[in-house]
Amino acid sequence: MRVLVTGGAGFIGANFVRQTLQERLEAHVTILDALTYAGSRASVAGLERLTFVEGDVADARLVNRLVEKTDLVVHFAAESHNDNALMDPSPFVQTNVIGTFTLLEAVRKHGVRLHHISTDEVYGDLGLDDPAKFTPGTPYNPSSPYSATKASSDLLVRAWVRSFGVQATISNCSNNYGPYQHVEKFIPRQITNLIDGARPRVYGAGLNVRDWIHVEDHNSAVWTIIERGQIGETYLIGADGEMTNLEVVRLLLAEFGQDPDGFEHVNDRAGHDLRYAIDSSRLRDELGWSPRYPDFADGLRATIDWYRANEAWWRPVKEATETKYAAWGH
Ligand code: NAD
Ligand code: TDX
Repeated sequence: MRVLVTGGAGFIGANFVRQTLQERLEAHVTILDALTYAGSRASVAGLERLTFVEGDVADARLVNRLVEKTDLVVHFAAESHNDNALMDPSPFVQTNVIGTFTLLEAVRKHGVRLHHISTDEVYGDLGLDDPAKFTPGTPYNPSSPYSATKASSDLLVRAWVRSFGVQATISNCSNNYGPYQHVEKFIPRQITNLIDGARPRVYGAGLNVRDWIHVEDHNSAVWTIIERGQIGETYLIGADGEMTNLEVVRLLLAEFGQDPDGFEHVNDRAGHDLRYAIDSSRLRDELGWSPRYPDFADGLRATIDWYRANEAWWRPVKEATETKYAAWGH
């Protein structure tokens, strides 16, 4: 089986490539990745049955050539960080919208199966005390430049399925954590701050809620959908991991043996979504998926161990990331 993974040098894509090559001996993986600031060859170094192509998912000629030679495309490539989108939305429109359009045209031409990776942020946010969770029927209501471009990409996929019979599925997942996540993101930023003896940085009051899932669980769900999902359908992926940002920071401080109030409040994010929560019952009931890391605290401990053991991977980008945040008052 020939699998083309776009964005395979990024956080979730690299974990997907590693898991796929380890668990599926019949698979040969080709990564297409532009190696932006978010991509790293080191995340997939030393793997066999892997071809690495450095290039842009919006490059129609290159994408056509790669898609023609593949059995399955899994599309992770995206600009993924909300704070960056607030500073400069342009690459988000280019990669997330035009890139997905380019890929859709190629899979349409060559009749290749596509799985499109998306986010729960397309549904907007929920009230802090709202008992509701996102379901596949929740109306799209994105609130940020990032989530608006992801929502656009999902709608393109749905239209290509309906209008052109493209063989595609979509998944919308909640917040991921785990190895190889860029230190600009919430959890690795705080872990690496604590390793460096710096205090965690909490946006605003820290009461915003995210629904955390370990990256391995996201990726096992993606394979479940590829193998057992219905073409044209959308599946929500989540592991019932709702926590306020303050709760996460206090768990981390406890793991590092520090005072529970040993963090800083910094400037809030513009338009900061309050709460995300996923109802993943369709994935569990219809496709029989369940997470391997149902306990967030266990997954977090394993992630702290990984960042402690892999300083060489994150150290080169830590200082520049903190300089960027300092300029934004974060
Ligand atoms: P990431 O930023 O860590 O990685 C993105 C990768 O895409 C990088 O390797 C980058 O070099 C590559 N890329 C960017 N622009 C490209 C282009 N034009 N052409 C080719 N490659 C390009 O992102 P991530 O956190 O791994 O997210 C992967 C996917 O999962 C995204 O589609 C994101 O929207 C989605 N998602 C992420 C989360 C999360 O919590 N991180 C949750 C749900 C969904
Ligand atoms: O230093 C920080 N302090 C802080 O309080 C950072 C970096 C973030 N935060 C807050 C903002 C959010 O409420 O933590 C929460 C998580 O922030 P991010 O890691 O930036 O993630 P989020 O904006 O929730 O989006 C993530 O999940 C959905 C991914 O980056 C997206 O790609 C995915 O679609």
